[in-house]
Amino acid sequence: MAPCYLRILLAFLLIVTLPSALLAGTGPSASESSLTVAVGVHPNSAWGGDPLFWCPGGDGDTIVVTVQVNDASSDPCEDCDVELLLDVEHDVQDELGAGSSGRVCGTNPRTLTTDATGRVTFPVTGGGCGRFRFTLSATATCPGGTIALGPIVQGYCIQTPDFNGSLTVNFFDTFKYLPPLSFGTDFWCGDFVPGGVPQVNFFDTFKYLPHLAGGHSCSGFSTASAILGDCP
Ligand SMILES: [Ca+2]
Repeated sequence: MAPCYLRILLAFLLIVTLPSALLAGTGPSASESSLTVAVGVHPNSAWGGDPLFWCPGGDGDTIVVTVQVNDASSDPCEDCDVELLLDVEHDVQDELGAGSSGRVCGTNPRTLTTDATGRVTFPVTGGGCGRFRFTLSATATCPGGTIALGPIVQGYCIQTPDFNGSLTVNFFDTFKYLPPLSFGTDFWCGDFVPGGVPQVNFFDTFKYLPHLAGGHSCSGFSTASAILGDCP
């Protein structure tokens, strides 16, 4: 039989190591977790994919960033605060001229908490026409530890009724739209219903007007300007 002090020592070691062993099983695992991007298409959108049609009112296409947090056994981790960092670059489409930019609705970074599925989804939309490049990274802070996911890089060509990227659709955008509508000059940004040449007509106006009439808007943050090239 082991001496008394040895049994006490063994009991002490068990008490000290057991909680950390239990925690190790519930902590997040970067290799079993994921950061993914998809495009969510509004049911009223004419088409999906690239180019996207987004609106600061949120009733266009959205870029859906999903973070799945799992532990080493691939079981979902609940109550993790997931912080998404969006590093966004934008190249204003040349035809817009001066005074336009690209902006994204919401805060940066932004945080959501996982439920029993271990998953959070961030819808991303905004304003401004042209080519965008998104560099996305996430940090998940869970009761059992913290993991970092990403970065991943996604590029899109984006059209929007918020031509000047102010995050409000108003008469300043109409000033951008009316000349090509009147004179028949090429205007890819407003060619919402694709049909050969990038010119705007009644069908595009029909798609533009509800966003203008509704004054669709959001609050958000500016993007960094970069040379990415015109769309398409
Ligand atoms: Ca605007």
